[in-house]
Amino acid sequence: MEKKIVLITGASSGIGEGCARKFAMNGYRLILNGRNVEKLTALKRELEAAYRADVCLLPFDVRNRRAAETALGSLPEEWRAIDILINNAGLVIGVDKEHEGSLDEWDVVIDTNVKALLAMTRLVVPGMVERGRGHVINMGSIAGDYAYPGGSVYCATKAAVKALSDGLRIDLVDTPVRVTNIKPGLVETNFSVVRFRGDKSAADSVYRGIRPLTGEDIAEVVYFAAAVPEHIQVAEVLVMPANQATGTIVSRK
Ligand code: 8X3
Repeated sequence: MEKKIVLITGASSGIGEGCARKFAMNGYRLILNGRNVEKLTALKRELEAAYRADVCLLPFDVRNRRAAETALGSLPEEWRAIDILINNAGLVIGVDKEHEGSLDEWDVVIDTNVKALLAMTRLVVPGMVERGRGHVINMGSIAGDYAYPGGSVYCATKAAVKALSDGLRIDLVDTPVRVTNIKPGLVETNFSVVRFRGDKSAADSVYRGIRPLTGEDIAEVVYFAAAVPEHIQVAEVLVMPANQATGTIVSRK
């Protein structure tokens, strides 16, 4: 059987990197997007050596719509028929109150988490519809279900990811293309370091006294959604550590 192609945004670290490894070990061909070319190149080498994976690097900033269009347009013929789009790139900067934070930082968060996800969907999904197969897996968050202190804008972007996933699923209901929204809770990645503007000890305190999930754990769930038979559409998955119950209720030992 022909190997499937998966495109992962934000693949150079965290959940994206975990997904790259999981799909590579299962024989998928990978298009890896991110901004850090060095990290992407190292990951490509690792996946080629470990799994004989077929990897195509597509480095660009997802916030730059023109760059996205150019990059996708430049894909060689044999990489164009993307089967799975994992809209994973996302971030948050700061834990400021809504009436006190930086509009410039929030532009970066909204442009990445919402507008770039939408642009990638707009660029890739028409081909899926044309080919009569495909799957869009969006990285939502538990933050999209409940707002929490200092998370207002981030939570709003992840609520938007839920709405965009639900809307796309409606728009594609008469096609075989599936849409999944994965909503992780506490996952220990570089995410919190960026949230706390590089303050590693503040980032570590988020995961103190609880066993958080890893990027690999989330990749298991993403892969499950991708690998179930094609008549099954995993619409949404909320996945969190055993000792987390909501965005804010966590039991720490
Ligand atoms: C990241 C999970 O708990 O920081 O989306 O909102 S959380």
